[in-house]
Amino acid sequence: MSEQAKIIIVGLGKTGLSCARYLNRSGLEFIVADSREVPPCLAELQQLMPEVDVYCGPFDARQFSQAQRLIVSPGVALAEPAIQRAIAKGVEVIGDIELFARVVVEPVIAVTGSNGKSTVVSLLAEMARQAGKKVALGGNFGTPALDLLEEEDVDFYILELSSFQLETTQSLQPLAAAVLNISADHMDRYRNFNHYATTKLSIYQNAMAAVVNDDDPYVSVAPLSQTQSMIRFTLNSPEDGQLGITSVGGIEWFSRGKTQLCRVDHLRVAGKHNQENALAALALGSEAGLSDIAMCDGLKKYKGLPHRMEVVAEENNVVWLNDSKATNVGAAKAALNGMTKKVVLLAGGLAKDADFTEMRQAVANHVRAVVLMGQDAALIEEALAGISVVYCVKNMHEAVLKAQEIAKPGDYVLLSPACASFDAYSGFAARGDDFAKEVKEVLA
Ligand code: UMA
Ligand code: ADP
Repeated sequence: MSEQAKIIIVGLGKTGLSCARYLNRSGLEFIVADSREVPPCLAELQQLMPEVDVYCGPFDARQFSQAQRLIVSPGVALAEPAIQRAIAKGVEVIGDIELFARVVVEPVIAVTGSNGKSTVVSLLAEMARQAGKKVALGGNFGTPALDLLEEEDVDFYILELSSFQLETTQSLQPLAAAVLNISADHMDRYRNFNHYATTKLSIYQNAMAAVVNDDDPYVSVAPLSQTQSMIRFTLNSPEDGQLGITSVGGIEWFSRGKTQLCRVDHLRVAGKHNQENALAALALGSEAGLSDIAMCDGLKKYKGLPHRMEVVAEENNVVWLNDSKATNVGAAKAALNGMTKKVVLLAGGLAKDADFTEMRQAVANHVRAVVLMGQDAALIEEALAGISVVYCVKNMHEAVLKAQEIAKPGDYVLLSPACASFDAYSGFAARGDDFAKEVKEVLA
């Protein structure tokens, strides 16, 4: 194909490959560009579609401006000069979710938020399974959205959407959409917090029903249209029509108004934040037509996901927890605030321009000592000055050794990094696996 391709897929990670497969199935011609010298899915694309031209290395602004459409991966900032120039020239710039939205027929439940997305979508999928529904689950979590279109007999789709994906999506009309919460994340990609928050809230734009967290200061005041139905949830006692938690005879219940749905202690994933996640899943599930009984069965069966407050070892009365998925300050704060005993906190990595002073109170309340590693350790050390003992180490091995030395019987050792992992790992899962491996070796 000529260099002046009409469609350019920008980015050749999981998303780029799913876009290539989709365009190929649709009989459309395209080329691929990735700023990395060796993009992760290059070999796979070359094997599947050897005829497709792939341009690796710095983006070519001229090439982008001559295209009709750019399909941009979430990891590529729209602020890239080559993309900005293309936009200025009138080139259509969209993402994989927009392509998905233009062709999907069955209903879509869409979930975003700074934290809890994967927990909510996987819990909702479990509820749907209990109701005998076939759901296709993906997006930012697991399978890229366009690959889901290949599944057959789907009753409805459940999409986890990141702010990056929402930036390039206009046509999605979810049956129900939720913004779980908004706290600063990816500040290296946004002009300011308001820009990030507005991007998250855009998920409500064409949603038939909006699921709203009444306890979140940014989500609870989201501007919604009068034609949208609204389901609100809170950790407090709910008003009529609202979901929340009631206490009856010392037992707590997830409730809709005055109606008790299921016992809170039937939820096996710990922490107040997971109770919020359960309420969001209940609200979304009822919009998707799931019965209360099926949703409660799903909630009881749900075991949680790896790398989120996962117990990896317990020895000498010290519990070692892997919360590697805590890639921002809000998640690490939620993890600490859910702790009932002293914590040795392992944190650090890639800061994404986060403000770590927001962790000071939670650290002061729950932490015995902090062990820092990774590229931006010094930023966290500075932000936590004066409130906790802080040790800086070179890697996970040293971090685990240090934690073992400091932890006292009854403590938790918690890997909840408040940072992305890409300075040292391929992702949060690799970081969590490394932690679990080191813990096993050191304890042995
Ligand atoms: N990159 C380049 N040049 C390029 C393209 C990408 O340097 O030309 C870099 C990006 O800056 C980024 C990395 O490569 O650091 C990966 O970006 P990508 O767009 O190629 O990523 P994919 O493999 O397509 O994965 C993406 C999501 N990644 C991101 O948003 C960074 C995955 O979410 C998602 O699961 C996948 O699409 C399928 O939809 C991961 C993630 O970290 C889990 N998401 C962020 C989060 O959850 O906080 C938003
Ligand atoms: P996401 O997909 O949005 O990253 P996950 O469900 O994978 O969310 O959880 C990511 C991290 O955030 C975990 O460390 C988890 O302990 C924490 N977390 C989960 N739900 C919430 C919530 N509702 N509020 C704050 N933190 C949360």
